[in-house]
Amino acid sequence: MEIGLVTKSVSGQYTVKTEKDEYICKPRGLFRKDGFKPLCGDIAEFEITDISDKEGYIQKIKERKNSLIRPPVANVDTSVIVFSINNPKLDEFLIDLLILASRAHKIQSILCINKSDLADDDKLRLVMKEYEKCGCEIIVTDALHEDNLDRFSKVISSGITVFAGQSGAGKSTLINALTKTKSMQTGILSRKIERGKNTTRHCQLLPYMGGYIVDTPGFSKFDPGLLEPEAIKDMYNEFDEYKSVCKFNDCKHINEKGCAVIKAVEENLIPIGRYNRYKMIYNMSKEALKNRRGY
Ligand SMILES: Nc1nc2c(ncn2[C@@H]2O[C@H](COP(=O)(O)OP(=O)(O)OP(=O)(O)O)[C@@H](O)[C@H]2O)c(=O)[nH]1
Ligand SMILES: [Mg+2]
Ligand SMILES: [Zn+2]
Repeated sequence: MEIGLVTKSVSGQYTVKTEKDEYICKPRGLFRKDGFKPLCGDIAEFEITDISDKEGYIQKIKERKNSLIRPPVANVDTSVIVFSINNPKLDEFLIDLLILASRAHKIQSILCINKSDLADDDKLRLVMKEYEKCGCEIIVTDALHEDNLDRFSKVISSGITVFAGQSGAGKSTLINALTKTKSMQTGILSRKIERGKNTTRHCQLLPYMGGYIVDTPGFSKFDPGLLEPEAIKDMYNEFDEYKSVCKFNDCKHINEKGCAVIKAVEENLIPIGRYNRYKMIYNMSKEALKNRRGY
């Protein structure tokens, strides 16, 4: 049996890369029966069915560290959350949700403020201040003029890195510049084509710095209902130094008496925007849990 990394998936066919070669593989029938599908990023055990045509048959998938639905990829190490201040307009709510989604999957995240050429310096500084203590490294780039892109080589580890964020923020432009390819289509036209093709099921790992990058086309939503309300409060690094002082051990920092987090927000020690959105996200995820349980 051979072993390799699934680097591409297109309509039920998987490219599996071994140290020396690449094979086009089909998954075994039993997977389909179980409703299980190999994903890009999977480590696959496969049988070679045709050595000259380099074809194979996937027999087994190694246990995954994590797996995402959008993009459909497994064993993700890092997420780069790409956004811009202008065009598209800053969406802090989406940024916060993507940080939380990454945490929930044990993925380290990096914030990339792209389109710095279109941003006002004061606004840029404010946004950097807002996220200063969230626990993510922040990098400011201009993908169009390839400005500051070398910072990526310092913050992306080997392994699998997913680029996510608002549609039009420049993910594909960044990825093309980093991989020195034109692998990803960019611009408005690309978005129309992508939607038409329903690319949500198609995925590709692009080699970068000894690891791989994955694009998430047209991504602009994440459902807070997918987060567990009780887990969210521990995913804010900003709260860490205060929460042990809260009067109640199980304080949710929403409206409790003697809450040290609320006090820190009042004293401007925690950014009010991050805190207000925390309350919104917490309540939305609690509401979703109630609906799931039916009480
Ligand atoms: N001015 C400026 N334009 C940029 C920059 N980065 C990307 N663009 C432009 O912004 C548009 C959208 O970029 P894309 O790379 O397609 O954006 P995307 O995030 O991949 O968008 P989706 O695939 O829809 O999610 C393109 O016209 C790019 O040329 C930048 O740093 N500055
Ligand atoms: Mg794109
Ligand atoms: Zn509290």
